[in-house]
Formats: sequence, structure tokens, C-alpha cells
Amino acid sequence: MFDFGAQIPAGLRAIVFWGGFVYSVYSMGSTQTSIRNDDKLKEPEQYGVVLLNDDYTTMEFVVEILITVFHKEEAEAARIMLDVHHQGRGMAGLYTFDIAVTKAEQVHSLARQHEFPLRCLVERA
Ligand code: TYC
Repeated sequence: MFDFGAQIPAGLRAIVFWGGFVYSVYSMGSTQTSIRNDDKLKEPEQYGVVLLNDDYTTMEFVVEILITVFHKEEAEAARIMLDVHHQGRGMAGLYTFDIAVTKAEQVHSLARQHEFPLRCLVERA
């Protein structure tokens, strides 16, 4: 229980995002406010965008994709690219579902534009 005093007017229901978790805040009167973890509101599930190896896409292009689409630093991008090259697959990033799908579409679209067969998957983490 946290007491927000008079900061939240009586009757107001507010959603507060705090430390990455969602809490419901209910005003219970002009002087007392309670806060509780709401079971129905969970953190969104995470989805990984997984890059797949192939024999034709250049290493430079994959590093460029990791920098521009996934906002990796160059050294980290090179490390992920080599991981994919050696292991067959590797994690480019974790996102909510819609963002992961958008990133995967961006990868496929850029790969098509440059005539590379680079593919990636969206997987539930
Ligand atoms: N195997 C590719 C090569 O040797 C490089 C590569 C790395 C391709 C990662 C795709 O997701 C990939 N040119």
C-alpha cells in the first residue's frame, strides 16, 4: 500500500507504468489512495527476431542490417553476424510482437532490394 495523499482526486482511476510493470491505482477518497498489482494487466510477451544463415548474403550486408534495423553498435553487429554464420541462426533482438514483425519485414524488404536471400524468423522468446 502506498499513500498518494491528495495527489489523485477522489474517484479517479489511473493506470501507472512503474519500473516496467503496470499497476492500477484507485483513488479511495480525498486523502487515501491504494495501489495493487493488477493480474489482468501483464507485461507484453517478448518475441525474438532470429537471423538465418545462407551462402550468398554478404557479411557486410548483414552487419549493415544489424546496425540500421536493430540499432546495434558495429562490434556487436559483427559478433551477431558471425554467430549466425557459424551456428546457422542468431538473435538480432527482442521486441513486442508487432515491432518484431515490422523489423522482420524491414529485413526481408531490404534483402529483396539488394537481391540477397537473407531470411529471418519471429519467435516467441
Ligand atoms: N554465410 C554468409 C557468407 O559467408 C554470411 C551471412 C551471415 C549470411 C549471416 C547470412 O544471416 C546471415 N557470406
